[in-house]
Amino acid sequence: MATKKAPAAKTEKKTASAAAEKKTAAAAEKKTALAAEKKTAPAAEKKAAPAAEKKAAPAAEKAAPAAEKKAAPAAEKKAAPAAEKKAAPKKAAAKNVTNSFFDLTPEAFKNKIIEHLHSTLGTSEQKASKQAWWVATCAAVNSMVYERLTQTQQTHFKHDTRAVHYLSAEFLMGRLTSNNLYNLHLYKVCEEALSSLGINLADLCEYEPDMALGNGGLGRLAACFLDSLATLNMPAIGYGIHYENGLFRQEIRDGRQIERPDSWREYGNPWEICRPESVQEVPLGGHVETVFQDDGTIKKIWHPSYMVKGVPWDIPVVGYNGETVNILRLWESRSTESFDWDVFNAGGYVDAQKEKSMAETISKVLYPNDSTENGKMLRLTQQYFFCSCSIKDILRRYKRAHTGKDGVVDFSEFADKVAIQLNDTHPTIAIAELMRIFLDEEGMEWDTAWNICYKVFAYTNHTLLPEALEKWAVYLFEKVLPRHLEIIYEINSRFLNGECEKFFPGDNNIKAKLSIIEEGDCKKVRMGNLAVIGSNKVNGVAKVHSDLVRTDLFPEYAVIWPEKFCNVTNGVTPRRWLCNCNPELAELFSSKIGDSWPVHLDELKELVKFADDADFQKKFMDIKHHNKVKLAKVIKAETGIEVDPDAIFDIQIKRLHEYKRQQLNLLYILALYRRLLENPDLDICKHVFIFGAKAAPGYKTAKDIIFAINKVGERINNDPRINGKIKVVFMPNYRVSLAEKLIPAADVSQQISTAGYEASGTGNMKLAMNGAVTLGTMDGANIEIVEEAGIENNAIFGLSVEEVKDLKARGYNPWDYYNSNNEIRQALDWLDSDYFTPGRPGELASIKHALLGAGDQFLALADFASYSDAQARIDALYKNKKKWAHAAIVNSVSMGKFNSDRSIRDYAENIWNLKDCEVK
Ligand code: NBG
Repeated sequence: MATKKAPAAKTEKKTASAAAEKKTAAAAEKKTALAAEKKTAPAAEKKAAPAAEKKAAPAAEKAAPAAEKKAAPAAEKKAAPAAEKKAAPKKAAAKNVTNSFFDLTPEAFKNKIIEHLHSTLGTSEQKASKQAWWVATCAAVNSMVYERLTQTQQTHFKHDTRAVHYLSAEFLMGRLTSNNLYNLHLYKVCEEALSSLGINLADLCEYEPDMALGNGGLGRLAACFLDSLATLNMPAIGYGIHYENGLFRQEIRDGRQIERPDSWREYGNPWEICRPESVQEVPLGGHVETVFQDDGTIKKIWHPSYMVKGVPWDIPVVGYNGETVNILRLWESRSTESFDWDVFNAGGYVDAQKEKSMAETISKVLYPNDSTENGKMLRLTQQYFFCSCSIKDILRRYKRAHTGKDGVVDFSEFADKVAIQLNDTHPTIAIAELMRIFLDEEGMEWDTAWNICYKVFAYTNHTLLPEALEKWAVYLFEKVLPRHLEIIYEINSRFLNGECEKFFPGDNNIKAKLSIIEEGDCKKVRMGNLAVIGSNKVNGVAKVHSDLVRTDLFPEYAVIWPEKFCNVTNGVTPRRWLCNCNPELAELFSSKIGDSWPVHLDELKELVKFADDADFQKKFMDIKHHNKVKLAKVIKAETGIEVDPDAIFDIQIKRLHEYKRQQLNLLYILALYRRLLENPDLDICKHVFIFGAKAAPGYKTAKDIIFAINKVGERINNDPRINGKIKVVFMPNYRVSLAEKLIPAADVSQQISTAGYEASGTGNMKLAMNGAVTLGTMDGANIEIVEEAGIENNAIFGLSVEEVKDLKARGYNPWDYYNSNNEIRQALDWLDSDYFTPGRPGELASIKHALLGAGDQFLALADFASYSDAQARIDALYKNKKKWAHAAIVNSVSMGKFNSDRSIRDYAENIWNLKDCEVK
């Protein structure tokens, strides 16, 4: 692709390889026993309502992409039993939070659904399958959603609002039907409408495949953030990849994980809209020509070897109340030519498809690995593909509003209108892409371009695991993105000779460490370093993690740019993770304090006064019990295992990773099982250990842990000697929609990572919000959770961040624990035998090996005794129903801080400088 003039971009500087330097982080943590006396957590912050700056709306909008033209909202306004009007007295009414934009009667809703069944699906009430009913229901919802979407886009365009563009390789959206209905306050209306047709809405929702376009935490966080951005009326767009296959579907066969493709949109997906009018073209490969111009300057011309097409699919993101509907725009890769006509005519039927299938491979699969790189070249191409499409889309939108009559674009306001958030290092290449376009296509000088560029970007770090900080071999990079490599060299050289030299004059070790290019046999591009250098803010996702980002991961950068580093503690949307998945609990809360709390989660704190109220305790625990009964049915249906809803439901749900320490949980189960065999009368509460976890397909130890959990479970669940006192359940195919069933039923939330390794965690927040007691280490957001809910209402154990570092520095030897602790020794030796795999000894030996021979990198043995004590405290507390209810309630009502609305306000104020915008 030819480019226009470009200023000098020539010298590349490289430095010698790095010496690593470690410092230790502060992070104060204490552990105390779970005493059961009540204290309440420090009051949470009060915030203002998602106000909305009023702006006058000028006319003349240049038709923001309109979606399907709508009829005016439902004509009939019969005494609308609109949106769940729960016993929501004075306060809620005053805050006016349940105003729906669509005051629809069930009758009107029903007619809409039937109309779509006929006209959109071409079927009838008599013939329609459940699937068809579901699609018709979505279409009915969409007719309203699109109306708000168009209104939102026109309003943003009119006001030329500053917007945030959230670039993320992953969005783990889950299902949208009930969430959208809930946010529009139409759930009950729809439920009634369908029930008059003999259809159950909850059943229908089960037909929706999860939109699983993410691996875990980072992707789900992005989804929660989109919900909050729309709810707070913030102009925002999510940008990502329209993967044809999301995260694999997990099957368990003979205890082992089997991966199966996830074709979430095999027959289309009613929530997405294709936007052919906004297609982008992306150049790839080839070489760069250097042209010496007459005026002495140099011009760079990139001659790519091929182009692919980026086709955008928009998914509407419905904010609570439905005032703002933003979009998530996902790019699908396609070939620029559908196939080679000439080759086809010459009889090369398969060859003719080659280019097409190569281009389509880019958005084919989500890499099922959240911590290591693989499929390197394709992955880099994926990243570049979606970043390039997104940057061009952002520029297109900007130009629409900032091009003069003479056709000249005024870029002076670009950084005032555009904020781009890089969700981890995956979209970092966007920095080089924006620079390339500014330099080569818009003809800007380097300094002008850079001054705009770094003001636009901000980067969120989600993990300290070194293998997750992406690095690309220079030779690979050069093959795919030769021009970007040049630009990165130039950014690097200016940084090393500029800021770096200023702060660390002549220090080549530091230069080697901070360089974007890692020297060595195989030179590499360090995306983390590029992200830090090219962003105006860098944040971690919980206090302790942000401290570690500053002190351990990027200490020298923090010397150069102390103000660049900040923290935004994660949050989750209470609309999905409380209201929608636990409606009975939501109802109970609303009956006491009105219904404005879903957007002001701090208000729940008022309920602390009921934590010891017998009536409230009973209602709260009855709801928990009911949720457990429902989950027990799901468990039976999915695994065949019978569990007693009166038992402790002890849940560990998250990706399978050694640092998250599912193996520590397993070790304790083995020890407890042995205790019961030795003393069948042991006085413990019935205990159900429930796991849900996918392992990266190439991560052998993780898969072995899944196998071990299943094999140990089989033996324990079928051992009559222990009288059903413990059960072990591994729920296959853990995903958002399954989490929605597990979380409301949890008594105990296992958050047991090695301190310093879990950046934040978000499952911990969801579980606590639903009344689970945290059994956890002082890691990630657990620290802040117990700050809010009281350490005495949770079971905290294990080494602190500092202690982990100290122990590692002194030289950790797992054999010491094996030799001195009988339970550890017996449990590990058991794994060597054929006790759990009759006739096949040694099948579980790899777990023992990881914990001993391989050095137990994540200190599971060091924390075992303390973990076992914490479990004993859980057991004792559960025996005291009142104290347990107290702890569960205090946890649930103290999670105001972990509302993703708070996180988004933090980003908006401290990073994006973003204001809300009322959409009428
Ligand atoms: C994860 C961390 C979690 C954190 C989420 C969201 C990745 C790479 N990291 O601790 O492991 O809660 O990000 O910030 O998904």
